[in-house]
Amino acid sequence: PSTIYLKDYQAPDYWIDTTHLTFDLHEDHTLVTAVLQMRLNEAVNCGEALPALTLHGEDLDLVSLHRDGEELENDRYQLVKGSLTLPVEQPRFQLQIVTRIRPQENTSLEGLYKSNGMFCTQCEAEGFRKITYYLDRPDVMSVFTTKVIASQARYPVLLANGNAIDRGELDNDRHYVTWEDPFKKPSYLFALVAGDLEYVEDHFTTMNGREVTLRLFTESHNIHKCDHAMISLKKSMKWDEDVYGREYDLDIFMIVAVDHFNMGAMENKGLNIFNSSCVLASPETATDATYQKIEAIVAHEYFHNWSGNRVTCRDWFQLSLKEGFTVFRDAEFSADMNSRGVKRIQDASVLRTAQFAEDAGPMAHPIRPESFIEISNFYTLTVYEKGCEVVRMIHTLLGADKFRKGTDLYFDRHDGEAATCEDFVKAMEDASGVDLTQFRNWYSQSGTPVVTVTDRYEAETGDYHLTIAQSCPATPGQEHKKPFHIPLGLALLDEQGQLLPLNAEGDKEQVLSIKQSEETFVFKGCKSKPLPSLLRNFSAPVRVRYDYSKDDLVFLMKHDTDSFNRWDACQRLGVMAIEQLVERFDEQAEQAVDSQLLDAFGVLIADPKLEHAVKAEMLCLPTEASLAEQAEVIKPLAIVAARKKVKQAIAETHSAALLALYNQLSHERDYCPEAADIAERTLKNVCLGYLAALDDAESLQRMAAQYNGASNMTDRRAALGCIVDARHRDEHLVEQVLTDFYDRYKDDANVMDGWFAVQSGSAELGTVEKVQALMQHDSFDPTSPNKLRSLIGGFTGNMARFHTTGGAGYEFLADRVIELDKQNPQVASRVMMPLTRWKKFEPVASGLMKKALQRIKAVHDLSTDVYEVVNKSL
Ligand code: BAL
Ligand code: ZN
Repeated sequence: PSTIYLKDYQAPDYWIDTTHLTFDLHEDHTLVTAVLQMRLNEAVNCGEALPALTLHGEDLDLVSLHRDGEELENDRYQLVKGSLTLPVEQPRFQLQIVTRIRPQENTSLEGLYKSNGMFCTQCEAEGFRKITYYLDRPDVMSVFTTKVIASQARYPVLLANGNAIDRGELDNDRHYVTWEDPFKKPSYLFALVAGDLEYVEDHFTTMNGREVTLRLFTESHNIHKCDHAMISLKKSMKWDEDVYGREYDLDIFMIVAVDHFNMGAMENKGLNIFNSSCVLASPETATDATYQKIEAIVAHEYFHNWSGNRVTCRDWFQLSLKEGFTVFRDAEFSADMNSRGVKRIQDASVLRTAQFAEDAGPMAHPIRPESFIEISNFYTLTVYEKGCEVVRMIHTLLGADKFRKGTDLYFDRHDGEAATCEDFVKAMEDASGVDLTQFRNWYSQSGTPVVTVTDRYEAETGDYHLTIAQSCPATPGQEHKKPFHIPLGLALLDEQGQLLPLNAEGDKEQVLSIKQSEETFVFKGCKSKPLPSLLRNFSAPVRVRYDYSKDDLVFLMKHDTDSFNRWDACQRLGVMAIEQLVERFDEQAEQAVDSQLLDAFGVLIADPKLEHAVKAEMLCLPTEASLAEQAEVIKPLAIVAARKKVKQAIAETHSAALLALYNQLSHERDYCPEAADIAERTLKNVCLGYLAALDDAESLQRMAAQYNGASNMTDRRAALGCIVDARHRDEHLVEQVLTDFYDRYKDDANVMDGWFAVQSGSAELGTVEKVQALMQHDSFDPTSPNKLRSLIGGFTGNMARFHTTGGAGYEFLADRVIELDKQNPQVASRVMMPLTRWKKFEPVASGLMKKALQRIKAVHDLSTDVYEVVNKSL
């Protein structure tokens, strides 16, 4: 496999002005006829001879090829793996290409494939080349017309992008619908669906008074689970008008739910296709987290209509142009719809745990990568979530008004174009007058910057000196880094916990613009040494090192006005307490749990003023994954044991208060997925989690009662998880609730994903043998990415089991990767990611992980997906 470089980008030799597609769908094959109006790209080619045309194509049978009506026999073109090359005689010409494909046999879920009897597509990034020969690159934008022909009985619903312009009946019980999308788009935004589907319909009137029909399609048995997605869609459409001035542009907007899907969802123009787990919800089957995920993803895909579709990416190195920006848009939408503070905590937590790990691992890359072998491997937390943080920093540096001017200019300038990250930054600069020259380093440099803060207080003058130094560790291919431009949110707290004025204007919060490797700021008029509140609202994706004492952290937990920093102080205290036990773990010494942490949690539990949602977040100890990310060398067993011990100590010390809080929050009411209700349920279930760490039969009864009495999936799932991993375990009860859960939900594939995950992710149950047994279960579908992610992903995230089996877990994973690579390379390369972190683990685990990777590497004919990951990891 070859490496593709950003520096080698060249505009295409030809454009495709219009694309007419006809799909003749049959049970064993599909015939695709593509009629393409081609035009020489004169900007690139001004020479005499017209360059040959090379089209992308994979797994296609070429049936016929015509150029301007003349059939080209096979001696007139070259067909090699992955491409078709033909001579060109005119600067403008028409191609007619007929290919035969076999969607029924397509297990990669890229291109056209079948899921539960329906046809659907996934073309991003390079799936369209599995449908027909084409210039399958995002800078080639074309106006598409799509005619879909299929059996009327089997596939009554035929959908594609745009507006339906024609439909009719044909012989042999076949029918057709023709769709026209008036907006130019790249092939990755093409979509087609054919199936026996029902829909719910609603309407939206745009800011300029246009009526848009909204339809959500699903199999009939799920039709009652569409309300939340529809509400979310209407909220998103309104929000994008209010906040960005962006209006929807077609007569119809459609969402289709599909069970077999590699991603969460896809923003195809006018026809979003969703993993059913990201769109279907009812109180009985979806948790609060799922409700919030649906709201966010529906918004994300809708927002792509402007940030991604109207303005798309020039090449795949620019992926963060649309993804980072759109994640920022959906994050702000979710913050406006729910608790802003909690949304920030949750996003920062994911970033610090998983993206920081990616940035510190062998696959580290800048948000705009410089090279790749397989683009599917670059749909990463770095491109998405760090990309979002980079856009957020621009928002912070410019302020909301100038940022909006910047987005207006960006959309105006590039509407209908394929743009670059540079175009985005330039628009921001031009609209605001703010110099972002140094800021561009965020686009080109990988790795997580470390900001080290030291301070000095001069009692005589009242001056407080804050020195801020930055550095960034080496990452693959990037030994030395230039300083980043970092917006650093800051406040100073006095001894009473009040915020001090930071300047002559009396501002109590400030964003420092850090540009040097080291710089010092002086704050005047401090009566005593202040305590800094740093990186407020997680103002940049960096690690902050400041020598906080435990007293400082307890103080910030109580007094800081920034939700993120209050939470962060709590996390830091938790990390200190757990790491202290991890360090002494080998000595088998009976260590006491830090009393300051226990006291601080007591105050937290009892705090009557703290928002439920923030309290719930603060009460959650750092996760095992986040402890691993922060460790110099990961000792899985020690982390699991130490964290468990701290949790138990908190539960025992504060059992009465936790129970009181649990009882206070346990009351019957109709399910509502609004922020206040979600916060109450979350906090209640955090309390239940602590009560499950008590060694008494009473708490077990409480969990069983919650499980049996639950009127919604949030409470039932929480209780199920607690029962499975309770300290006072009852095997019989575990068996009983797992069976009960199965009986209730066995017909619901999305809920069953949770049933698999709860078992493979359980510290108690999730052994290799158990996971192997579950793979044979009737309800396990080995072709479903959701099932694979639930079961295998649940297991690899199970630190207590995956890493503690003398290598059996790693070998199991290697087997699955090798097997899956033949079936679905994207999923195979995703599930193997935990092995790529092998260098950070203690020697025995590390060696065994490496061995498993070597076994994968030795396999012949690996997909480019797995090949790239395994080779970069070793
Ligand atoms: N474009 C792939 C799915 C998403 O990010 O929306
Ligand atoms: Zn996206």
